Amino acid sequence: MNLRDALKIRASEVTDETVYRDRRRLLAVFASLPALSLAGCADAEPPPASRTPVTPAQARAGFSTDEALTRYEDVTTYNNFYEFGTGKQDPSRAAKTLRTSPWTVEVAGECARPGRIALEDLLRGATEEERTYRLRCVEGWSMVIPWLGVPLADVLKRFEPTANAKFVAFTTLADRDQMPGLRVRSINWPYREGLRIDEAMHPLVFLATGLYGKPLPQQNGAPLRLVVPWKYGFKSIKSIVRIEFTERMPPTAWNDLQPREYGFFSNVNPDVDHPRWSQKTERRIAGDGAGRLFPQRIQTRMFNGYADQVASLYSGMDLKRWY
Ligand SMILES: Nc1nc2c(c(=O)[nH]1)N[C@H]1C(S)=C(S)[C@@H](COP(=O)(O)O)O[C@H]1N2
Ligand SMILES: [Mo]
Repeated sequence: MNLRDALKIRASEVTDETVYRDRRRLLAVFASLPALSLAGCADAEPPPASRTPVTPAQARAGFSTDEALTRYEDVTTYNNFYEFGTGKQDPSRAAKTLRTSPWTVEVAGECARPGRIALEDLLRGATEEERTYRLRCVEGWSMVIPWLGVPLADVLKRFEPTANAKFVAFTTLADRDQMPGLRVRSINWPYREGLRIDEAMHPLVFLATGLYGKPLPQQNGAPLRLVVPWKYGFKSIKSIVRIEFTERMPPTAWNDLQPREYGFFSNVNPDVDHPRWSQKTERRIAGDGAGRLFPQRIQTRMFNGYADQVASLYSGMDLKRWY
């Protein structure tokens, strides 16, 4: 039985994170069963010898957190998904028109097995897990979200990236009929993001297909979105239709628009201000259930609190320069 079958609970039963919390015990049991296949993560592209690869135990320490979860209602109604409008409430109102099934992903570029693949086939063989991660938006707010999904590395390795695959580029669907926001030239559509290959293969990087034990709502990037917890939220690209292995650093949507404000790396860093605001603190959106948002200002942490896991990826890099 896979995790999803184990979790076949009617949506009506899962009303808030309190009910959900009880089910986490069940999830924990299932999550502990299969091998997390962390050790093999670096196989496809070993990091340079100067970098100390993260150990499976170190990586696992980043897979969950005791911090208060952001309420389901807030995770699903306070969103950035410009394809559906630039307002925080726009995606939850407008994204119902996004057809998430059938869904096909094109895999291209520097790999032995390129092609178009149905989402079910893309995920076949990968073990579904739960990861509770902090999400820190470059705008200065953050959430704690329990995602359901698979490690990106497990999916990428099946396409056998070649030695020329130095980066991975991701593209979001751009369909004017389904995405009213595309009529606004806020960014150069389609939305694109990218990672260096060793970042992409890092065990923390996740392809989410659900949250709170339920299928991903459209506004959160259904049916498949990236989650890179140590980088600003805009790197976590939604509703992915294309994955390309590239030799050159790929162009990315926010960087194209404002290179001075949004770097390719965009690792969370409280010591490097955004040109228009400080990044030292963030509004943590973690409600107690009595009202909508209960924003608390907290200190932002280096690499969003994942420095133990990821700092070694950037040894030798000037993190101020590479914002
Ligand atoms: N395709 C696409 N992906 C996107 C965005 C977007 O506008 N379009 N917004 C990004 C930003 S700025 C953030 S903070 C996160 C927000 O994810 P959430 O709405 O699930 O919290 O999605 C990111 N992924
Ligand atoms: Mo963001």
